[in-house]
Amino acid sequence: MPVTPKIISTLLAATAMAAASATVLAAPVAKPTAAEADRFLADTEAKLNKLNNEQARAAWVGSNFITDDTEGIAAYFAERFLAASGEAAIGARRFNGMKLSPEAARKIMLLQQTVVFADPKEREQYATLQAALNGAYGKAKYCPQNGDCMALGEMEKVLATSHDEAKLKEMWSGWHAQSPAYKDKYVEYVALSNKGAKQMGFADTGAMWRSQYDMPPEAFSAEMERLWQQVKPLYDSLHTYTRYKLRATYGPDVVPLTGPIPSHLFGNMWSQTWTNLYPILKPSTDTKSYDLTKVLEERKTDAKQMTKYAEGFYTSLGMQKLPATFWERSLLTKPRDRDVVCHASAWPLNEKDDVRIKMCITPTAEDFTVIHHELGHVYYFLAYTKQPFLFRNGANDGFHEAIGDTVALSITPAYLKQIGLMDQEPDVSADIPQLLERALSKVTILPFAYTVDKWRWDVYSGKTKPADYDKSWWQLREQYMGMKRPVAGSGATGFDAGAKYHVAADVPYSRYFLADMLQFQFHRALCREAGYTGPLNRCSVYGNAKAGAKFQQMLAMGASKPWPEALKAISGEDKIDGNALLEYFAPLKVWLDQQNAAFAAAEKK
Ligand code: X8Z
Ligand code: ZN
Repeated sequence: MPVTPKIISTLLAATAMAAASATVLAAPVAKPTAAEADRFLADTEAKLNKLNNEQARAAWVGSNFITDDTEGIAAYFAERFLAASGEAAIGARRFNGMKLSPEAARKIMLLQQTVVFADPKEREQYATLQAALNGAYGKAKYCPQNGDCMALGEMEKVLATSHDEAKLKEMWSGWHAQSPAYKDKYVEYVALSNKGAKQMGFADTGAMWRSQYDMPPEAFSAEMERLWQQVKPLYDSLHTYTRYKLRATYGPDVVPLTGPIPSHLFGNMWSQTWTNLYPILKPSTDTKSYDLTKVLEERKTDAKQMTKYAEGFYTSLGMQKLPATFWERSLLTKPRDRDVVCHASAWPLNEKDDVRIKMCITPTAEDFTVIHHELGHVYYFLAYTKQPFLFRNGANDGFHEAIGDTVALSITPAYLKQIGLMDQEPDVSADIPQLLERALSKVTILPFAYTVDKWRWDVYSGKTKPADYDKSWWQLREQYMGMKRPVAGSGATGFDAGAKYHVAADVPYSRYFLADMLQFQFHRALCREAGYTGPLNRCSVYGNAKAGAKFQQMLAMGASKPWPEALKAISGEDKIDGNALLEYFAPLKVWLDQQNAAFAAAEKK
């Protein structure tokens, strides 16, 4: 990367920013007009669009080929975008409180939801740290004393399939020993990010994140707590049931009768989804032994075919086929010869149809769901391409995460049979097993998602100091998830939160909590639209053009309206609500409580 252009652009940006700040100070003199606001927005959107495309392309390469050079290139283009978005944020301030069209007012508001750095050096350092943290996570490996180094994916596989407690502990500890190496960088990054958020009038970065939901940040925190309280009884029942079963599997020395469960036993590195525990947790009546992973493996379903299955669902709803460039440019399998960030992600590379995913697909039931999730992002991108730059986004970030999951809720036995992945549809007696299996991802992620951001809100506000990162992390894990660290605490240098991709890569996580609620609201609405009246877990909208059109109508809105309007467009509701999820799992809740009562009675004897 030639050095000269970078210096010039940084200087230019700094000058522009100083000019913009000066305008703010002098603002009372000349009151701008609505026409000026429109012109400002048109110029700004054109500029940001171009820089965003460049930044996305550099970030794509940075995540696909992790080297010092690509990291530097990604940071360079991220910094250029930040300089321009910062300048735009400051420039937008002068239109605050003016009478503008609803669209212009919304754009002015959206432009100001960003970090802004007065000092270009700090901006550069911020972008550099962000790229470095992303790379550090992607490159991390556990190297046992005697044996080959293991990448995260290999360790996840052991956690998913082994019931050897010592092995599980080794995998858990091996991965969690990696993140302290980048803790110092994270601490520095948090401080810089806060500085940037304060510059725009937010109390800290956490408050800025909570301001992105068309309501004040305090109202958002209250909403999250309200929603959590709604679903907590269901989680508690599932947790109690799981503890009994894990205790029977691993023995009373490993799993206590009451209180928190060691977190390496859940079949998942972060114990956020427990789907891999299904063989341990399944009801004794479940004799079906249908295993989608087995079917996919036996058929040697490759990554492209997995993606084709998912595409097939979307096209059955009337949506377009994926563009040829999607297939040419996406990364669908883990390369053997280089480091990539394997955590699945979807990317819009321009405002037309250069959409891609990056995912290390394996033929498993889990990845079958994840690929539907990723294409949900992709079809959202494609649906809102006609929106102006600032509205090319989800109604809120929870919507973006909910689209593919909504589609995946339609992966029912009837659907699997229809596409030839299941021979015979099970009868209604299989409802409880299926609901249990689904609850192992949809119910379990709720307290995880809530507390990942609760932890970060406290980190960003300064309530949790770096020396207390692990203390606070495990307090939350215990309080909300009923889990404890499997091995003695790592103390003041520990960084267990950093073992999660979204913390290292600084991706907000409340979105998955919201998405978990929203997808059941969307699913219920689409099933109604399709004229379906039976139990929600048996509904699949596969092939239903009417439901598809309703979905597409909401997707096409992008972020052009406050999210309650988008929710209304699809469901008639204007509040995020846990009731659809509770309705879906209602029969399971009854069953779990019966099981738990029986276990408790047996213990007493
Ligand atoms: O990160 C993801 C997606 C990409 S947006 C694969 N998810 C969260 C996670 O893996 O932690 C999907 C569910 C939760
Ligand atoms: Zn996602």
